[in-house]
Amino acid sequence: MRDLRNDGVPLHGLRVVLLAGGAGGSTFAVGLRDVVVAGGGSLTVVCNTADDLWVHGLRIQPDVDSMLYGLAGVKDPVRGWGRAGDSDRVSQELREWNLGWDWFALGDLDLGTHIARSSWLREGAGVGGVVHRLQERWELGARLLPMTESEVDTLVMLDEGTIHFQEWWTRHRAQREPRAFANPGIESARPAPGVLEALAEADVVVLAPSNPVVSIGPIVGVPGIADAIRGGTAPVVGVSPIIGGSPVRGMADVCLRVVGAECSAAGVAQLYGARDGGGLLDAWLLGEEDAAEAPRIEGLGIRPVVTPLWMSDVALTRALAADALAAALTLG
Ligand code: FO1
Repeated sequence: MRDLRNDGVPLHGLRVVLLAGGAGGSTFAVGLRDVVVAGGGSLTVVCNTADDLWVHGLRIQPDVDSMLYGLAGVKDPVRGWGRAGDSDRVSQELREWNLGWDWFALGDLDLGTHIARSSWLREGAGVGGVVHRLQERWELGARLLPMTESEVDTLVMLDEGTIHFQEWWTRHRAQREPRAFANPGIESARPAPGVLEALAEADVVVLAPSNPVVSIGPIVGVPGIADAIRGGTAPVVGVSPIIGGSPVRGMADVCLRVVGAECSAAGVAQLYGARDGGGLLDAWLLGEEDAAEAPRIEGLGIRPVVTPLWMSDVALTRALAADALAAALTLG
């Protein structure tokens, strides 16, 4: 794969749109931001908001905040969410009042974000306006947009009832087998202000190595977003969240099983589909471990690009982001 920084593929003025969820998405976004900004381009990130929830009257937006903290350089690098060096005095105090959930950790600095967001929401700023105000605090080098301003939850249907995605994941660690996932009301949600405009003006669209079912799935499930990607002129490249048949972190394996997709790089490519055939992808980055799946991906009408996918440090993440851009820019 060519090195964008060394062989002069022009990034100047390039408008890149990234669709992303939480931990993996925000790690990738940092590398992509670095490459795009260094080359003189611009990056817009459309974030999943179907993980959002209300706790203690506060609106929590886990994927928006992972993206915000990641791009700002203040994300907890070990957990992959929340603020680095946070404390939990407020949560401890709430426990004394028998409030809160011991399975959902809210740090003191993180609570500051949720209080600010909830105050602005109550003052009437829309979700997009709030995300805009949150990102003004730091020089992110990218613009964050929520996928929609509507409250669309990811719900998990279990034999014993229906629970919110956050409870299924953070409380039950995905150990309860779902029958299905649902995003009730998504059919009447609209893309947040700026999302369709960003996609219409994009030179490249990238699908982050995020959970295809509960992170990217809700984003492209908002009416108008998938059509804008399919019908746009920008090439679309995705990065596999599955390496060597397993998710790097999280529970994509369970999610893929529930929607009847194979937990493999090719399985996720097939789920997204080729843009030519009414799907989303023009090109798909898969790991060297999964190189044998390349012909299958090619057979789907998607260009496979085998490259190292592990985002073990910033240099490797930047290299992966550069590979994604090179794959997109060499499609034409
Ligand atoms: N993830 C956990 O595994 N345990 C938690 O207690 C937890 C709390 C939490 C609080 C705020 C926030 O923004 C994110 C939080 N996360 C937590 C991460 C989050 O559950 C997921 O990783 C994402 O929603 C999936 O992208």
